[in-house]
Amino acid sequence: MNTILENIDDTELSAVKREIKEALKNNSLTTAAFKIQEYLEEINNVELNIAVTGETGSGKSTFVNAFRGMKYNDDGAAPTGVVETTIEAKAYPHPKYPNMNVWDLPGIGTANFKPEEYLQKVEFDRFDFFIIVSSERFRANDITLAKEIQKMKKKFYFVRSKIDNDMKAEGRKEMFDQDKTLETIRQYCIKGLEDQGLGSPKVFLISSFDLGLYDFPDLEETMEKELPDHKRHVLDESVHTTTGKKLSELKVHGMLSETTCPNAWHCGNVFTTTYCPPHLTA
Ligand SMILES: Nc1nc2c(ncn2[C@@H]2O[C@H](COP(=O)(O)OP(=O)(O)OP(=O)(O)O)[C@@H](O)[C@H]2O)c(=O)[nH]1
Ligand SMILES: [Mg+2]
Repeated sequence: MNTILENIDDTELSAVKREIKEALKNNSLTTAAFKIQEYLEEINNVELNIAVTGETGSGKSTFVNAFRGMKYNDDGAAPTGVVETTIEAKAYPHPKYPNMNVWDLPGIGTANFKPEEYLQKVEFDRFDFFIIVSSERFRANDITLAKEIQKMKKKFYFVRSKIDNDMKAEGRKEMFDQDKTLETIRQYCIKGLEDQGLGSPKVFLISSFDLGLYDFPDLEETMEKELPDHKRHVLDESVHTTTGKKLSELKVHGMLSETTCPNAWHCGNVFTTTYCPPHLTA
C-alpha cells in the first residue's frame, strides 16, 4: 500500500483518485476498493474505434461481420459483394465488447478512393486502432496504410484473408502441405511489412467463412488480451490532449500493479489491477 501512496501525486489526480488515496491513508480499505471500482468504471467508458481498412474486395466487410459474430444476411450486417460495395465508412458496435466500434471502411485504390485521396476521404486519423485486410498478394496500398498508421503512432493488425481459397487452389498440387503453405504466406506478409521498416506487426491468416480454422481464434484472443493496451493508448491520447501530459506522467500507473486481473475485460480492461471488484470476476 505504501508504494501505491508514494506513487500518487496529489496535484495531478482527479477527484476520484484523490479519494482513493485518502481512503488508503485512513486504512479504509472498503472505501478504497469502492473508489477503485469507480475509477475502473470510468476507464471502462473509454470508447475504442477500430477501422477495418485495405484494398477493395479484400474482404473487409465480410471480416467485420465475422468479427461481430454475424453472417452476411443477418440484420445489421455490413453489405458485402463481388463489386466495389462499401462507399462510406460505417461504424458497427461490437456485441461482445462494450464501447467498441468496428468501422467498415471503403477500399483504397479504386477510382472513387484513389490512394492519394483515401486517407483524407475516410478521415483516417479519427480511428484509434486498425485492422488491415489483404487478400492474395501483399500490395503497395497495404504499405501506404501501414506507414500512415505508424506515422500517427497507432497500431494495427495485419489480416491476410481468404485463406480458404488459397488452400483449395494449392491443394490441387501434388505434395501439398497445408502447414508449410500457411507458413509461406505468413512469412511473406511479415517480411513484406518488416522490409518497409514496419516492425513486427501481428499477422493473422484467416477465412471469414471458416472461423474455426487458421488464425481467427488467435486473432480474437490477441484482441481480447491487448484491448487494455489499446484502450490505455486512447486514454493516454485524450489525457494528453486535455492536459498536455501523458498518463504515465500523471503517475496513475503507479496506483495499479502489473498483476493480471482475473477478468480484465469486465474489469475495465485498461489497467490490470491489484483490485478486481468481486462482482466483475465471475
Ligand atoms: N473465399 C472467401 N471469400 C471471401 C472471404 N472474405 C470475403 N470473401 C468474398 O470476397 C468478396 C468481397 O468481400 P467484401 O467483404 O465485400 O470485400 P470488401 O473489402 O469489403 O470490398 P469493398 O467494400 O468493395 O471495398 C465477396 O464475394 C466475399 O464473399 C473469405 O475469407 N474467403
Ligand atoms: Mg466492403
